[in-house]
Amino acid sequence: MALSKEQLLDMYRMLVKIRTFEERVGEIYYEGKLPAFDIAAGPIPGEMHLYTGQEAVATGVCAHLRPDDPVTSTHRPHGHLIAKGVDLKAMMAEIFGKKTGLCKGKGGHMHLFDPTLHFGCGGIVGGGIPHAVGAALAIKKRGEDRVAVSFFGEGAANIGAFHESLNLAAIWNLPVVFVVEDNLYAISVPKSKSTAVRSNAERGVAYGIPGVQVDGQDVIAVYEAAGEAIDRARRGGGPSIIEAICYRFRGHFEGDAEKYLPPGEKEKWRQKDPIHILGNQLKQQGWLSDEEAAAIQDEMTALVREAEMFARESPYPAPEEALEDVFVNL
Ligand SMILES: Cc1ncc(C[n+]2csc(CCOP(=O)(O)OP(=O)(O)O)c2C)c(N)n1
Ligand SMILES: [Mg+2]
Repeated sequence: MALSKEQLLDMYRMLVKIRTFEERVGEIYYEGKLPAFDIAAGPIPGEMHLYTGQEAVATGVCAHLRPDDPVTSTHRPHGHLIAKGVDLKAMMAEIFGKKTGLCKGKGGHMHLFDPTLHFGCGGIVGGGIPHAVGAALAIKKRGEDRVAVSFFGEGAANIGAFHESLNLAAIWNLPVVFVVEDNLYAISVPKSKSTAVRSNAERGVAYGIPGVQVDGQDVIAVYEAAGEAIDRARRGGGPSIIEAICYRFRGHFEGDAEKYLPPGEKEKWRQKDPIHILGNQLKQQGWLSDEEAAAIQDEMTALVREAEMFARESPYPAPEEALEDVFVNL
């Protein structure tokens, strides 16, 4: 089914929204940290993994999801949560560790939870995969038509929980879609050094579930593959794998010297910027002018700036609240 002008423009806006958020977080992150790179300094202390370059994967998948469809994400979660429809102010405040954040400032960038969107993530690589299967089991037992989606990297596809999760999802025919974002590296380790099979989509064969590989820089390709997998799961047709081949335009984490990259690789992938790919298609159709593209950019810059100001002006949680809203066994 051909996508309408409105659907394509919505996805374009989402790509720009995620990119603008990530690039601004990338700037704020370095405030106070340089020149010695003091990781504890500045308004955003701790590690930071940005999603710049991979925006088409979150956008193309989440365009099919409802707020009540559960999503599990990773240590690189911002794009998934933005595409799911989060309030940018609450998300930015959480990244700043502020009381007005999604988790009252106690989670930070890798622990963004939004119960209204049924969204969770975490820093344990592959940890979200069995969580999505558990959510899908609950959906099936309740007879609901929701679908669980788990986003994770190609590095995570080698942990034991990935294989156990696929087997359980298959044997119980659960409504879950596994989205492997193959951005070629797990920190500095290329997939060729960690994975014996060429494609993680092919691993579906071992569990009796469908697997497809898509160009993860092309949001329309991701949208189409995700639509098929999510519709199938919603209709009771069971789980599947989508392998999206993509590329992160920044380091694994901020501060990564990226010494492992072959010369010219990043520049080559920059030619496949998901925003430019969809933007050019829209322009060729006559559905987006340069002025309209600039207006979308301005709108997203203003939204992100508003979220930033909200985060900066919000208070930190009080020390005496440290044990509230957490599991404690005193
Ligand atoms: C269980 C576990 N092992 C190791 C790590 C350290 N670690 C953090 S990110 C990462 C690489 C993840 O690679 P991938 O799954 O491909 O995701 P990407 O960073 O490429 O998005 C590793 C090994 C961790 N956080 N958790
Ligand atoms: Mg990876």
